[in-house]
Amino acid sequence: MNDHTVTVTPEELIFAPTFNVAVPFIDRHLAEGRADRVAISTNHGVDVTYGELADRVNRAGNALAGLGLLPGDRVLMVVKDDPAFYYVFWGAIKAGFVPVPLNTLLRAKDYEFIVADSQAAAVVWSPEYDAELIPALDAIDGGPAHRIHTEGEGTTLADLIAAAPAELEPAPASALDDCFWLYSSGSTGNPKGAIHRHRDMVVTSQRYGVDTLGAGEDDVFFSAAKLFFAYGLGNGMTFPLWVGGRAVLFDGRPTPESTFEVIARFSPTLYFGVPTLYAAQLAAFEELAPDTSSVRMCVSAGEALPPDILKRWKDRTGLDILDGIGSTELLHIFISNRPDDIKPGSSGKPVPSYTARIVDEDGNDVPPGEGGRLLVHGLSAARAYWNNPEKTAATMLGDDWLDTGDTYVRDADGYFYYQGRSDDMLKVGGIWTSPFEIEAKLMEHRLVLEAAVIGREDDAGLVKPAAFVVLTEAEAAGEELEAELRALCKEGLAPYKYPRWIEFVGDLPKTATGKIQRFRLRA
Ligand code: 3UK
Repeated sequence: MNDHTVTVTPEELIFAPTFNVAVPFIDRHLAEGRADRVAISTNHGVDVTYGELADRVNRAGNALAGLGLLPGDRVLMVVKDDPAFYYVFWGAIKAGFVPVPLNTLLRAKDYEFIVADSQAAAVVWSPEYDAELIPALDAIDGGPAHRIHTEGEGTTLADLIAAAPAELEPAPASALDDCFWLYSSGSTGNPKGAIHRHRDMVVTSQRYGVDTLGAGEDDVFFSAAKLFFAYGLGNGMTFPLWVGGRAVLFDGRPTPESTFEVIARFSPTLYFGVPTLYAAQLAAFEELAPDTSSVRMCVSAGEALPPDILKRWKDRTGLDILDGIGSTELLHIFISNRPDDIKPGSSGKPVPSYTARIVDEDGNDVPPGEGGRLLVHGLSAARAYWNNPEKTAATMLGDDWLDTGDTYVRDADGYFYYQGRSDDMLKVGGIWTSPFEIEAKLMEHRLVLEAAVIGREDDAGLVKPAAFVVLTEAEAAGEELEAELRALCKEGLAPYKYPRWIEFVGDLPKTATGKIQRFRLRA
């Protein structure tokens, strides 16, 4: 078998013994005659062809190597949805480094933890994120030796790319070698770096992108979910690159207005959103009267899609939304509805090549109709969490089986239904949100004695944080304080995390050992 190739059959993916995944995703298109085809279109009117992409990936890899990075060194990325994201990510992989894309909505404290935890050698970021990233870098002794803006002031990635050589031999690797990391938020607050291997993006792109979605070379992909999120990384980068299609990148905030505008301008055939955004788009539908006629299929993931949103979207657009559950650890969607088999309210059935079990506390399979923990086997499963043997042992069960931490039930026909998290984490707008973190922020206010945060469904059936607050002076309760607390959270936390409801209570339900009983608040 030729180096860096993979043979796809319905049953298996056979990787060449020497396999650097940048070759099939980037360089293969030159050999297949796509050099002049557009790979990326941006909302700034820039088109990047497959030929230009391969050239800039090589130069970016050479630029990183030129800094003196060593094989396996981490390159943190805090990069907006822009072609530069592709250049750094693939350039690093091709040159033998490990890119680590980070959520661009994080705050200085979050970045500080990750910069220290990852022991990264370099960080590349869009200047938009200076305000949160620079204080994090300054707060750490040592820290990444190389700090590079993608564009703007100083020596930038753009300059380095322009100056670097255009030829780059792929660093030798194998399908099972470490390739990139994605940080996932944990229930106790600290993010965990999930280590993905060279084969993983091939598995998700083929088994979900091609075999489930039917993606092909003529598809135009638009993901409202950003590239830093495993969901967006697949939708907006690896799937289009796997099939030789075109990705549309939008670097602004996804709102109903902006996303409908991108759809009208670029005529995507595949559209990827999260339930919150579909709900907002539906609320604005009449007013905006969007043209969605180019789209053949819509996808939802990140949190459960309420059946009512599915139905109203179909009424408005004539389009189905394919709901599927994915995770950072499995890289993309592993249980999904199918274009010709959609069960409203269900996540569907396992994606080809994935196996799912629902088990009780003793690890025994439960019968249909009974809830239990969802365990999944998949060849895109992260090998481990970086620097975290306890969490690795609890989640990575061996032999590519993962504990998802979700509670699921399967019906007699084999459809899977989401029941909730096995812990107390919330999904808000598709992004993990820790109740502890919001509680801690609320407790920073001098009048707050205690706080407990749970998920509550809004009118659209989507989960948002709701806070129960015990005050030091009960008489201070009122709208004014409520507004103050909300402002405190908006200022100090990622923007989607502020509590939408605040209830002042006399005390919180607790166990004998003093742990807040969130299940009683939820009831
Ligand atoms: C929850 C869902 C019900 C579930 C993701 C698509 O969300 C992604 O990854 P995360 O690591 O979170 C994983 C957890 O989110 N979840 C995701 N999708 C659904 N719950 N229905 C759904 N359709 O708790 C899961 O364990 O942030 C989604 C692709 C890649 C991803 N990383």
